[in-house]
Amino acid sequence: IISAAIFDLDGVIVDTAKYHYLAWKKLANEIGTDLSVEENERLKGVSRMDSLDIILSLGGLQFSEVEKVAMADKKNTWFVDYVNQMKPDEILPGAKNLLESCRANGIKVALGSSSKNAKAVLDLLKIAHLFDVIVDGTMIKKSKPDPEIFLLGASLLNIPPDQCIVFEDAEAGVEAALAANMRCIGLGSPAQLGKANLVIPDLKNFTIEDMINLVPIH
Ligand code: G16
Ligand code: MG
Repeated sequence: IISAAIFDLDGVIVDTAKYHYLAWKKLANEIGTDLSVEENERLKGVSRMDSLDIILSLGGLQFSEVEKVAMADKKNTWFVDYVNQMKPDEILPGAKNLLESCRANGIKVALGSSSKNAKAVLDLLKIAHLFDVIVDGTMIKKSKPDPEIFLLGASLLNIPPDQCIVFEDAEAGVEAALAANMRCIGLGSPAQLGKANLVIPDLKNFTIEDMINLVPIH
């Protein structure tokens, strides 16, 4: 049975993934390297400092901890600037509808985002009230692919992990969900997310009936 749905934020509910990419690419260029769209896939779902480490290692660059913190802060300032210009209509198609139908059908709803900006983004979109529990990057020690974030969500909801289904757009997130012993629906390309129980392009035509048909509830 499925008693709870846990949603990733960036790339599942809202397209903030594009803003993370723009801000990281700007930083990469500033320090004399670059970040391609393919390389950016490795950053999805990964914490801010781990993302920076990936960029530096791709560019063969090394900096002190103090310099790295300053770079990560700079990237975050740019990201927050982009996000603050976002409108509620940037919620991805089908996402709000699915959140509402989960609630209407007695399925608990949690957010499981590695982002420390997650709560601010939900507030901007005016959808924070649709979540029973919000787990974000400020509440965890280990970022995806570690299962900590999803296990914390399940435990705050008081639902066993094997009754949870996770919606994810990142390979690291799919791995985290499966490591938590949860089912996972990947949003994106099967090439990237093949380990998920089901991969769909987006939530546009995905209904709670599809979710229930995949994993029946009683
Ligand atoms: C998101 C993004 C990642 C980002 C991370 C940390 O995770 O996918 O690219 O690096 O949050 O974000 P911040 O710098 O805002 O704390 P998720 O789990 O929502 O996809
Ligand atoms: Mg994501």
